[in-house]
Amino acid sequence: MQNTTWVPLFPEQASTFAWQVDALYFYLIAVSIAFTIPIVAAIFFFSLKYREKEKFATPEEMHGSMVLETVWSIIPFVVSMTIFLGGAIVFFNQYTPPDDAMEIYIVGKQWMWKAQHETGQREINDLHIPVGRNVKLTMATEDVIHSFFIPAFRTKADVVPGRYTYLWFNATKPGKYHLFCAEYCGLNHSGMGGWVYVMEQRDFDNWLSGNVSGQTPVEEGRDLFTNKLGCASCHAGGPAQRGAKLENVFNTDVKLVGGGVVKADENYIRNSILNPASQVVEGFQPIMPTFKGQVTEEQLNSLVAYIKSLSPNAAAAASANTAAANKPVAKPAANTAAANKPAAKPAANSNK
Ligand code: HEC
Ligand SMILES: [Cu+2]
Repeated sequence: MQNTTWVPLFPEQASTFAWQVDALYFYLIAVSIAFTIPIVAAIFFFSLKYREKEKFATPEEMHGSMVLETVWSIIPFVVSMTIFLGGAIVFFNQYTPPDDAMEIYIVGKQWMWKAQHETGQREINDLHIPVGRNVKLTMATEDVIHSFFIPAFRTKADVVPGRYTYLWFNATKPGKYHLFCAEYCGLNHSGMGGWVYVMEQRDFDNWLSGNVSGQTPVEEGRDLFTNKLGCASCHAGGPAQRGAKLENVFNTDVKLVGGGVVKADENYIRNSILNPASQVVEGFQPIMPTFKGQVTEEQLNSLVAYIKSLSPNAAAAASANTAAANKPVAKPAANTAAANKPAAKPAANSNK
C-alpha cells in the first residue's frame, strides 16, 4: 500500500515514530473497550439479577473479599503501568533529537513557516528533506505561539516565543505530506501550512544544488558578528578581548557569576544575546548590551549557527556522524528498528 494506510481515515505512516504512536493509540482504545464492555454488561446483569423482588428485604451481610480486592487492584495497576511505560518510551524517543541529525532552522510567523537549510537554501511553507535521515528542526517564532505538525510523521511541537524548541524525525518513504500549524494563532491560522517533500537522497542533493542559496547560516552569522552588529569588537578572540570566550564553548558547561552552571546549548546562546545580564559568565562584567529588538529570529539563528561553528570539536563530531548517516541506507526497516531501540517491534513495520 503506497498512498493509503491500513486504518481508514488515518494519515499515512511516514516516519519511524508513526507506527509507535498508532500502536499506542490503538492500545488505549483496546484497553478502554476491554473495560467498558464488561462494566456495561455488569450494569445490566446486576440490575436484573438484584432488582427489587420483595419490599423491605434485608440484604445478606458481606465482609469483602481479599482475593477480589487484590485482583482488581493489580490488574488496573499493571494496565496503567503499560500505558505509562509505552507513552514514556515513545515520548522520550520523540523529544530527544539524535546527535547525528541534519539540522534545519524553522521560523514561524503569522502566517507562514520559514525554513532554512544548513546550506543556506530558504523555503516558505515547503520543507524538502531526504528519506531515511534523522532531521532535527530548531524552531523559533517571530510573534505568537505556533505549533509545527506533520500528521503523517505523527509528531508535533509547539513553537514558543523567546526560546528554541526542537522536533526531530526520520521519514520512511518518499512523498508529499501535509504540514500544519496546530495552535490557533490568529486570522489566517488555517492557512498556515504547506507540504513536506520527502525525497531520495540523490533527488534531495539535486534539489539543494538546483536552488540558489544565499549565504549559509554560518556565513551570515559571521557577517553579522564581525560587521553588522559589532560583536567582534568585544569577542574578537585572543586574550585581550573584553567579551567571554566563544570558541569551543558550545555544548560545554559555563560557570556563571553567582555560582550557577549552565550548559551552553542553543537556548543559552540565544539568551546570552537577548538578555546578556541574566546569565553573566564568571570572571566578566555585565557590559554586553542586549540585542533584543535589533536582530530578527532568522539573524539569531545565524548567530547561533556561527557560534556553534566556533566549536569545531562539537561540530566535527556532528558532521562525521552526518557523513556516516549520509550513506544510502540499504534496509530502511532495519534502520527503523535500530533508531527506535526501546520499542523496536519489527512485526509492526509490516503494515506498510
Ligand atoms: C560591549 C562588549 C560586547 C559586545 C558588543 C558583545 N558582547 Fe557578548 N559578551 C560580552 C561579555 C563581557 C560577556 C561575558 C559576560 C556575560 O555573560 O554577559 C559576553 C558573553 C557572551 C556570550 C556568552 C559566552 C559564554 O562563554 O558563555 C555570548 C554567546 C555572546 N556574548 C555573544 C555575543 C554576540 C553574538 C554579540 C553580537 C550580537 C555580542 N556578544 C556582543 C561582551 C560583549
Ligand atoms: Cu500558527
